[in-house]
Amino acid sequence: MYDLIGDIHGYATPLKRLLTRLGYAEHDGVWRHPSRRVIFLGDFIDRGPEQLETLRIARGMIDAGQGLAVMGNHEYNAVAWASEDPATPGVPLRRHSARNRGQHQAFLDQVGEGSARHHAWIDWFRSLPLYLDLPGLRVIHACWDPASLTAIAPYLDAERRIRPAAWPALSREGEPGFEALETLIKGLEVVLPAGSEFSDKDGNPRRRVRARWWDLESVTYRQLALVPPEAIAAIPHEPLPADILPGYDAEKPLFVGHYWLSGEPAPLTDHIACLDYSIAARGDAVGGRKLCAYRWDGERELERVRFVWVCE
Ligand SMILES: [Mn+2]
Repeated sequence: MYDLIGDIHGYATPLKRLLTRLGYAEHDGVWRHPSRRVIFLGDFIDRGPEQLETLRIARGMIDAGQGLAVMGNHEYNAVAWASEDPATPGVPLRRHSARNRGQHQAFLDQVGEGSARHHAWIDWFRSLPLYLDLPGLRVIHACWDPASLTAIAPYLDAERRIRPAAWPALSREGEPGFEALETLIKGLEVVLPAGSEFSDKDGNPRRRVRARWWDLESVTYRQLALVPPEAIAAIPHEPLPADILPGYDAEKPLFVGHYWLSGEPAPLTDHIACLDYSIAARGDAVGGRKLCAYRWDGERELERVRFVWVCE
């Protein structure tokens, strides 16, 4: 059975404490449990102080058959940052803007930008599947959207990894596949009705909001929106159009990361759990910054008592 582990963002010391609490121990450099395996939900890197140690632990477990993982948006961004667009040599697939660099600088500093070690980790990030659909459970970094999974299929290999030749197309806004990838690993966004906008944390006007896509009880834009508290009043209480959310078939439990939750860990719904509890948040998250796991034993309905976490 599996222990699922949320976004780590370079916090290797809490990761070791969490693995220890779950009954894993390090032998010959690999963390193992006598009878269990881990599944990492992506976002190993960026922000935190021990990103290479985090990667060493995760990759060591995966290479030794002790774990699985999916790609997070931070690994995706890291690949695009470090890859050239074959159509325009010398131009990276992800813009080296000040904002993009700021999000990625701690990783670049720790790995050594352009080093052989950097290239080796980029190759490993490319090898991560976008999602897992296992016999009893599903795993994706942000959003299980069947339409996006169908749209992305031609870009993936049999193991659900992005095919090497597909990276340029999947990095270009407007290309088929780009929107699907954004939804799967960065989350579903909804366009606000005409005349509505809010200011993001940099003060830029925005008309697209990140959505609580799992919440089938949301009936207005404001209920659905995942925006900072100071922006919520700008989101209208107008009813959502029908069919704007993907829903979830609940055929198997689903695990995601990505959403910087706070408070006491608990399932989002009977069949969906988010395990990102903001270990790398700046300032204080409500109830403390946590690295969170879920101890799954094959149950179809998720249970609060199976969450396990450590505080930073
Ligand atoms: Mn993420």
